[in-house]
Order: sequence, then structure tokens, then C-alpha cells
Amino acid sequence: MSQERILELREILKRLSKEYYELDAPSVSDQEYDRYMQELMELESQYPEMADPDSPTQKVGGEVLEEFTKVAHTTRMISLANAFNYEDLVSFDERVRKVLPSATYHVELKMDGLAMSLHYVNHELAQAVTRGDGNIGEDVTHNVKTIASLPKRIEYPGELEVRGEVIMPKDVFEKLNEERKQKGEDVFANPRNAAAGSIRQLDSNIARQRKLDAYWYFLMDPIKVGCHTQSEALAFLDENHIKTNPIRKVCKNIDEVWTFIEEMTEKRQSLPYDIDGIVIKVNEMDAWNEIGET
Ligand code: 1X8
Repeated sequence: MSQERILELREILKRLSKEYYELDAPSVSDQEYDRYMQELMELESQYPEMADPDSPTQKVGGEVLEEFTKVAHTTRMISLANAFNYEDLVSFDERVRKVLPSATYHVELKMDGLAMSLHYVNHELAQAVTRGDGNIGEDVTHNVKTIASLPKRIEYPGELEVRGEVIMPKDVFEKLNEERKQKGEDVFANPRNAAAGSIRQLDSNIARQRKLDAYWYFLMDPIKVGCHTQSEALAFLDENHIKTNPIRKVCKNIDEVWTFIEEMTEKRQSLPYDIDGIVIKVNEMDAWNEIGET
């Protein structure tokens, strides 16, 4: 019975989400998790009467811990919908072109880390907040400030919000787990969990020793600094030495996007960090509100 399956899938996904986000101990692969989520999303769209705001499809993981100050995000930090095949991309492209026939795409790597929002005020890094439940995150400024690549001071004088991902490079992760094994400590399941565990520390010396890195990919309110495309927004971040991922491309059509995906699938293992997909953005940001995200 499909209705029973919906309830069963919700229980499974709630358990897996807790393992992943709270216990740092996932028992299944990301692919397996995605398959459960996909099945549930499909069933829920077939049975709209079964809708439930508590369903795992309505929120993705990351319960907020008690120890840190809670901060409300200016706009919700969403999680992305997954497309799996060429046909999904073509229908996405058709939907986009109804709104903006001349759209181009900005393709980027989807970093498998910890989503974070940064606030710069008066040149200074003033606050770093985790995604949390998407609406409310935790103030982890003390730990994010230990990330060597992150500028504590920038050229731009006004208020700026930037979003991106804190990661642990693969080589750092391997070394950390090796050390933990030798000391008889529990090892981390993957770099993402190790990064999350490091950012959750109250003592910033631990985060500092963990050698985290971060890549930034959303400039909020880009119009106020004169940016109208995603490529301009990332160039603006580059100018302010806020680290962006140089692996990115503007594509004129969905076939170029597909080629990028194929190239990256091949390069994936040799990248120095884990990725869990490709993010496709309409480059023309002025059209984002009308097109919607995910
Ligand atoms: C999540 C991520 C995005 C990007 C990279 N890594 C992610 N984990 C990117 O835009 N390059 S966008 C995103 C989101 O919107 N939830």
C-alpha cells in the first residue's frame, strides 16, 4: 500500500537523517539515502492528501544544538532538489526558458560540506552561522575564523552576506583519522562529518588544528554591489579574496551543461575534496525570483 509506504519511508528517512546529522554515523550511502528521498517525494506528489509539514521531504536534517547562540537567517537556506538524468535536465531547461528564453547556465561543483552564512560588516568578518534547519542556525564565528583561507577583513566596506560550504580536504581527513585510530579514538565516517564535528566544538583550538577550508558560492543582495549575473557575483567575491571554486563554467545550453557533468564525473575521484553533485544556476540572477530555486 502506497500510503503505508509513505509512512514507512518517513520513519526510515528520519532515522537516517539523525544518524547523519546528529550522530555523525551514517549507516547507508548518500546514494541510498537519495533513493529513499526520491521514492518518498514521488509518492507524496501522487498522494497530496498525505502531505505533512513534518515529512523529511519538507526539511533536511541538521537539528540545532543547544550550546551555540541561535541566529535567524535573512532568507531561508534551502537544500537542493536532485536531478538524476538528461531528461530531468531537459525539462528543467524548458521550464527556465518559458521565463527567460535567452537564459545561460552557470555550473559549479556541489561541495559535500557544511553550509554556512557569513556576514561582513565594516570590512570585518562579523558573524558565521550554520545552516541549521534552514531558518535558524548556530553562531560558530569563533571556529570559522580559524579557517586559514577565509579573509577576516575585506576591501568592500558595506554590509555583505555570503553563503558557501565549509569542508575538510580529503588528505586532512585521512591524516586526522589515522591519528585518531592510533590514539584509539573513534574515526569519522567521512570528511563532511569530520568538518561538522570540528565546527561544533566550543573550543576553537580544535577547529584550528583540523585545517578546514571553505568555498563561497552565493552573494546575497548582489544588485547592491552592481552584480546581475552569477559569474559577476563570483568575480566580486574573488576581488575581495573570498575563496570561490575556480572549477565553474558558463554554458549556453543544456548540452554544454551535460558535457560539464560528464567531465566532472570523470574527475571526481581526483579532486582534493568530496563533492556530491553539480549545481546548475541560471546565470542571470535578475530572473531567479521568477524562476524559483532548487
Ligand atoms: C548547496 C551547495 C551549492 C554550491 C556548492 N555546494 C553546495 N553544497 C554551489 O552553488 N556551488 S548551492 C547549495 C544550495 O543552494 N543548497
